[in-house]
Amino acid sequence: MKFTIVIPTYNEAENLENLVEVLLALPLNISLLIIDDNSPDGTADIADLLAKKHETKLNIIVRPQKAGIGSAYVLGFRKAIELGADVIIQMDADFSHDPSNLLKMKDDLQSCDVVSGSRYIPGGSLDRDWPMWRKSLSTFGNLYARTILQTPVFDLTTGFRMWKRNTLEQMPLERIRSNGYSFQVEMIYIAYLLGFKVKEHPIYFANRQKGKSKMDFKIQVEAALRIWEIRWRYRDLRKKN
Ligand SMILES: Nc1nc2c(ncn2[C@@H]2O[C@H](COP(=O)(O)OP(=O)(O)O)[C@@H](O)[C@H]2O)c(=O)[nH]1
Ligand SMILES: [Mg+2]
Repeated sequence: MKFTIVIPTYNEAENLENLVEVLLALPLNISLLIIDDNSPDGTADIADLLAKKHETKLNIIVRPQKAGIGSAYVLGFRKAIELGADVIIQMDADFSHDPSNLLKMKDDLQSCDVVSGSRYIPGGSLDRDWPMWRKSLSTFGNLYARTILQTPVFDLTTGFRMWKRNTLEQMPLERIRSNGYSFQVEMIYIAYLLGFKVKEHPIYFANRQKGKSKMDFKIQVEAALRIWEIRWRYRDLRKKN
């Protein structure tokens, strides 16, 4: 079984090498696909060096400029399918998502179509050091999206997920419009509307130790408006549900 981990990066030079080594040391058949947006800090150069070391285990796509996590993932998911992945994983590059969780999430995938790392179910938690404004934004954002979209998923904005190939192949990726973090909401909402079984797996979300968050005001505004847009645009799927 081939596991492909898609990792979007923007200025993650301080995290990438360590992350790649930790992930490739896991006892799974793992390959990595880095989608870098021409990071000014040279993340792609580090990825190139790592690709030479790990040859077939690491692929890199460099886009000309920062274009958002949503389109990075759509590109990466398509490429992962093309490269023959059986399971496609998405995770952040900054160690907020603990690589060791993948082993447990893999077991959960046997009884569902997508496993979604969740901070907001029993057993899940947030780093105490995550800034208060981020905690509030995340808690409120999830409640807001969950209420408007009427979904049973508790952590809609998580970026740590594991998809069966077959599930991802049936997702209408060409309909995705989110650029920023609302991408995570849009994806899981579609999966839910299409009737896929989503299983939330409790995770601990660690605050990043190195590098800076790319969350900004524009991303927050997009997310707030996008939730309503998503609800309206997928009404065709909602009716079937
Ligand atoms: N390729 C690409 N990666 C991005 C972009 N924005 C964020 N990322 C990556 O997405 C992941 C999550 O971003 P991060 O800034 O840690 O978000 P936070 O955890 O919500 O503060 C990290 O791996 C980032 O490097 C982008 O515009 N393009
Ligand atoms: Mg982060």
